[in-house]
Amino acid sequence: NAHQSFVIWLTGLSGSGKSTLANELAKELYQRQVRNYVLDGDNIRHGLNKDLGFSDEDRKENIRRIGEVSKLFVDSGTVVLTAFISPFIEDRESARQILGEGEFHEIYVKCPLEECENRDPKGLYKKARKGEIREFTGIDSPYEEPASPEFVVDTHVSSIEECKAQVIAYLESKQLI
Ligand code: GGZ
Repeated sequence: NAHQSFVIWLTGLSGSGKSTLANELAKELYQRQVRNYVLDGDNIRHGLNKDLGFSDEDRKENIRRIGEVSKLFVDSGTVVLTAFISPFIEDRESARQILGEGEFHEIYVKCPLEECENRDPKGLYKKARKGEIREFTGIDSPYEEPASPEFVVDTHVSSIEECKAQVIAYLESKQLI
């Protein structure tokens, strides 16, 4: 089943729901016979990028490699869903350049910091507040909000199921799927 390939680049705070949304979208695309692959911390930071930490420079290199790997997947005819904080505008713009306009769809997974901190699924915000983790995004490392993302979902307002439907509707409106 021939279809265009492209990247859905999810960006947002830790705990905003990027990975959950990426995995829900992956299931939906699979059902629609759209070949796709999720890149997230589990398969990138634990493998290819296990030499990288969370300094500004390491995050930059993390995102650069993810952009390059995404391009390889897109060249192979696969839709890529990335789920990384990707906190810096400059690095997201570099990824956009690597992929090329039209193949890079930046989706801001918006959620207030207070809500992410309340969710705290891994207890990392708590550790960051206690100073046990340094350079934690939103606490003592910046998150630069997208100025003009292709699309925004708000996981504080909408359920993951609703956010998934909104992204699918966006992709259909662009005739990408
Ligand atoms: C932010 C951190 C940090 C620090 C560990 N800052 O909620 P999680 O656990 O599962 O997702 C976060 C993940 C962020 O990695 P990314 O590759 O997405 O970050 S970036 O795009 O900025 O390179 C969090 C965990 O790693 N984590 N330490 N200091 N998140």
